[in-house]
Amino acid sequence: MTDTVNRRWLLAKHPEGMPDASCFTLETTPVPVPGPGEILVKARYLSVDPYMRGRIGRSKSYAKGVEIGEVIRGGAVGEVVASNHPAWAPGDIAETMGFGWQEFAVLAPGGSGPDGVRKVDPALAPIESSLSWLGMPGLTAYFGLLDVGRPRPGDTVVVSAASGAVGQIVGQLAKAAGCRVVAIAGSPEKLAWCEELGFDVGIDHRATADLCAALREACPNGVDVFFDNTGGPIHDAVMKNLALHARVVICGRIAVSSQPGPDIGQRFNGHVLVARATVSGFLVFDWWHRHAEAVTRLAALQKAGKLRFREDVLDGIERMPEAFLRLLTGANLGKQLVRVG
Ligand code: NAP
Ligand code: FER
Repeated sequence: MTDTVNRRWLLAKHPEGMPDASCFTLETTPVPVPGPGEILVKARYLSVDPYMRGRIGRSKSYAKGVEIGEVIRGGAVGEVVASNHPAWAPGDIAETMGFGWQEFAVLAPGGSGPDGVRKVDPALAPIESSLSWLGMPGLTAYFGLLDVGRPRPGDTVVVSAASGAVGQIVGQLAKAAGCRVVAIAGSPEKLAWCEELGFDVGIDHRATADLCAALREACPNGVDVFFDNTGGPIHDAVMKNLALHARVVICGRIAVSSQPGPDIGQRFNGHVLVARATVSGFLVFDWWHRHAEAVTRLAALQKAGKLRFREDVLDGIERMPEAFLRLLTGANLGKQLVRVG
């Protein structure tokens, strides 16, 4: 192995509102050495995900936050360069959500949760898929839509951030389930991609003055399934258009996660009552025990030509903060990744 240094991003300060470059520091350290039973992995792709906004902020969440001076947590896929573990050999490909924003990590194989280390089959799909449609965002779409949203043929499904890592898979799974898909996304280019994927109607939330009226027109019989990736004003507008017995999947709050102060929206209890709707919070980690099932089903759909995806790749670990900010400003088209190897 020729590499001797590891570059890694540390949290410099907790952001208040929208993060900026001053929240992150790039540090150079020696490449770590694996102990007994451990492997050393060199990252090829780092994952960039909206949940990191919650982890680097000060507010409490279901998971421990990143402290100042700590390596920012995050997923990656990479190549084993040294192994002290009998089941792993140099050249194997490893993926885990417990890698961190860095070039090298020492990992302890074993563990079945998100931070466990999974062996990736490079013959199944390009290895970066394990961070995208065949990984955490794909599982989010699969379980969130199919098990929580429970779409039925003929249903109208509304999905926000529809061209993104999760949204593009949600829309295609809904089409495969025989639904009509209404996509909400933030630019004409994003909506063109949604159209290419076969979604039936597109609404540009950045160019639509009256979202509620646009949704009423797009969903004349109401919204049967709302896959809410953003929260905020999009959430308020969709909730006013629920059909009888609608299912609402609360998946993300990216529209408000960098907003200073409390998230003050409109009350939706009246709409939920009239529609006798079900509103469910969703966390992909609760479904992790079914990881293999989702990967098998998603890979089969992709092989059959029923699942397409876009990834948005920047080059170089120095670009991690920039890549992260792209998510929060809607600059990404598809799953945001950073190629490092
Ligand atoms: P993504 O959709 O690929 O990227 C984020 C997108 O959010 C942006 O491209 C932008 O798309 C949209 N956005 C950003 N700011 C916005 C704003 N102010 N108003 C409306 N839209 C805004 O990201 P992803 O990885 O697929 O995640 C999508 C959502 O799912 C996120 O909220 C994430 O936190 C959530 N998620 C939840 C779980 C879970 O277990 N609950 C797991 C994975 C992801 P537009 O330009 O189209 O608006
Ligand atoms: C995400 C957004 C939110 C996510 C997890 C959460 C795994 C959970 C937030 C919380 O518990 O506060 O994208 O992805």
